[in-house]
Amino acid sequence: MTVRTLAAASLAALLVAGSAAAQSVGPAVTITENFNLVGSSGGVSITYGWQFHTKTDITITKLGFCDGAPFSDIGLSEPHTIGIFDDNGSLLVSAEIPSDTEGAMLDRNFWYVPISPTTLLAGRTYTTAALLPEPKQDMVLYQGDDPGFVAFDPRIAWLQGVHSEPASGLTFPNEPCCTGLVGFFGPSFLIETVPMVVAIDIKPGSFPNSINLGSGGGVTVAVFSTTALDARSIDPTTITLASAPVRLKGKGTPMVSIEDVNRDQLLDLVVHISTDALQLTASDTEAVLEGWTFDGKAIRGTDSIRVVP
Ligand SMILES: [Ca+2]
Ligand SMILES: [Ca+2]
Repeated sequence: MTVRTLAAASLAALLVAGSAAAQSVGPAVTITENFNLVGSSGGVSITYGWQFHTKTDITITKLGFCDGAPFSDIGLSEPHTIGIFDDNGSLLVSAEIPSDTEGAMLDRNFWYVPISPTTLLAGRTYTTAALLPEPKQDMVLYQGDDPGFVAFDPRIAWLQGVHSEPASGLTFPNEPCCTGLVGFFGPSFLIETVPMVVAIDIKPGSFPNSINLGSGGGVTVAVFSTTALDARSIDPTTITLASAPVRLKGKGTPMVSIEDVNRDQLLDLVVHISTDALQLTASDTEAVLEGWTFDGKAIRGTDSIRVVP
């Protein structure tokens, strides 16, 4: 494999702020700082990829390939077949990113196409890969040094860069190409979390759950523990009810309490939400609570509501 580095660029405009852990949909790879674009010569088609570990169950909804801009015109010069393989080398899903800008969506330097949602299980090793067909007109992002220029979605962990060459089509790239964080991007994908469903009770102990949006007051919500999930493992700062976050006390700590609301001997989490912040309309009949556990699992619960004037 011969690599020629063409340029380095600052990508301040694409700096991503904040924690990726609080989003339910996110790209596997996010460019965070200066990066290199490389073209590859050598006269043969190559499959580039990277192995990753899944920390939680995830669903892949789009496959993507990086765009060479700003060093080339927006759009790809050739189509690229992208895929995800399991650790036995079986191709689980694949798609072709077209060579023009029609039919693909550009998001933060990657072109994406939708796929049939494909679930990857927690605690496994997978490989995502892209075919770079001869004469390899498109460039890929190259991460050469530690610290790297890319950030990974917190639901996955980078293992290593891999390749396979020569490749007559999209082949399982099982040869390490690099060491440490060094790798080619190349392929990426969009991750959605499959949330764990939790039982909640808006206004614990009362029904119907009347909410007066203009009251300026608050509403309490109990999130019940089960033998499968201890509600205390949910990070209160990530919880929202109808998009409204948990209220903060004077010192910025979330207003929560721990009590066994339903008297099943399991301690539950009770959070306080400002009604002013609820994204609800008079016709809504249910509200959704979403959040993340401290170790990165998504949770989701719904309860009925009655919006009162
Ligand atoms: Ca209730
Ligand atoms: Ca309980």
